[in-house]
This record gives sequence, C-alpha cells and structure tokens, in this order.
Amino acid sequence: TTLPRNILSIQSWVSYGHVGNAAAVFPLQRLGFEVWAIHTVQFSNHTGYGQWKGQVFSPDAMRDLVDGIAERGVLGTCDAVLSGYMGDANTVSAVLDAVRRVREANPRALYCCDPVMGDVGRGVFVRPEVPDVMKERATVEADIVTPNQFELELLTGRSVKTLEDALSAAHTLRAHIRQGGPNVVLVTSLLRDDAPEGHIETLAVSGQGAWLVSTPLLPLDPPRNGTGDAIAALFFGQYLKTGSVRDSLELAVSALYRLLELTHEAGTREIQLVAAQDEFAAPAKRFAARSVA
Ligand code: PXL
Repeated sequence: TTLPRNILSIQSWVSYGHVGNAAAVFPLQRLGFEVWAIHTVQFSNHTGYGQWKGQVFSPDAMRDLVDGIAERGVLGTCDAVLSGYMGDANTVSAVLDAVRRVREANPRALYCCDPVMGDVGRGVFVRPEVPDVMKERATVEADIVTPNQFELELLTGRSVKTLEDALSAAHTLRAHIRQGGPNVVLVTSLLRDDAPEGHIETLAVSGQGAWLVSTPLLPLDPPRNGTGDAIAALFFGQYLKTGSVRDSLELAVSALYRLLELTHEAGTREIQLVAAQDEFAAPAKRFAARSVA
C-alpha cells in the first residue's frame, strides 16, 4: 500500500498573512503532500484586523471546482479532506458535498473537521445557526475533529474546567463523530484550573489512547490568528503520515510551539509560517506527551 499523498483542503484564503488555507497549505506541502486547495473566501487579510477587502465565494463556486477536479478523473486518488472556518450553513453544505463526493470515489478517504466557531476571549464568531449545523451535520461525518476548549464546550454542552472534564467531554464528542475510522478528538488551547501555571495544553483522545502535551504559554497578545488552522493541518498531516496519534500530537505541538516562539521573537502580528518551515517535518525540540488514558 502507498502512503496518503493528496489532501483536499477547503478553507479561507488571504493574500497577506496566514489563516485558513494560507496557514494550512504550506505546512502540508512541507510535510510532502499534494494539496488541492479550494478557497471559501478570498480576502486581503484576516478579520482580526477589523477591516479587509475581497469576496466570499458561493457554495456553487466551490462545487464547480470539485466538478472540475472530478472531470480530471482524479477524485479517487484523494486521500483526505480538511475543512476549517465555515461562516454559514451554505458553506457547510458545500464542504459536506465535497466530502461525500470524495468518499464515493475513495471510501477510504479520511475527513478532518476543524470546527472553527469561536474562542474563549472572543466568543462565537460564526453566524448563529453554525454551531448547531457544525454539530449535527459536519462533525458526524468527521474521522478527526480538532476543537479548542471553547468549541469542545459548545459541541458537547459541557463546561470544561478540569482534566477530568476535558477527557469526559472529548470522549462524548468521540462517540458523536464518525465511527470505524481513526475516531480522534484533538483539543487545542486547553487552559484548565488544575494545570501547572504558565502552561497551555493540547489533548488527543482516541482508540489508541489519550495523551496530553504541555507547553509554556507565550505572552502573545493578541493571540495570533491562524494558530488553530496551522495545528489542525499539522496534526492531520502527521496522522496521515505516521498513523500514530501520540507521535502526531508530539510532532504537531512541538512544531507549533517553535512557530509561536519565532513569532514572539519577531514581534509580528502574523505567524512566522515560512520561517518555521524546517520545524514542520522535524521539530528541533520535541515535547513529550504523557498518557492520561
Ligand atoms: O483562523 C480562522 C480564520 C479563517 N478565515 C478568516 C479569518 C480567520 C481568523 O481570523 O479571518 C477569513
């Protein structure tokens, strides 16, 4: 059997800076994947600046691109689909159509859904109908979901304050997503009451086991847009390469920590995605995961 090579990534595009596909495509390419990028929007810059120019693409414009790829006869060679920020229900429908069409052509294709909906400081930043649609229609099709702590709470209706809460909510979400495949929940930006101070954690819960990685909390204010998009891409890419949840967690978190450290050193509003490229495939310092199963 051959290793997965082709990933369809459906996300935002920005000309300047790094969120959505502009945060995910390059790390995946650097890991060795061919990335088929479909952009849900084309903006000048991310919305964290408060102002931007550009267009939102219609669901039909996205379907058109899937049609065009299908006409090349290559849909059956698509190994995986990655989705990120989906601002309204129509975008969710177009993404799920793409997932269905890929799976018809290749039943072994994996779907990773990053349920981007909000964050602790910022609240919900998608249209009010999205959380329900994300829960009932998108995550149920996903083999891997990558919520942050806030999104885990939103998807499960649970409050997450302790490690026990996080594990229990993550297992509840695992039972809700697609069964029979990897069935992995990756919880990012975990800040629980019972953790060592000055640290932020990433938790992976799967049939292979549950692991936690702790990294120093860097004083990045505001938190950098695109960080979640980059870790979802790195984790999914590493999982497709290695098949190991623990290794993927350690490799993705270690690369992301160095990416943020470089960003802090540079003092830039945008993440240092290009400067950090050597970290993606082989992090210089590897943070170890501890089993919390
Ligand atoms: O990181 C998610 C994201 C996706 N798409 C756009 C964004 C952001 C975050 O700022 O602005 C357009």
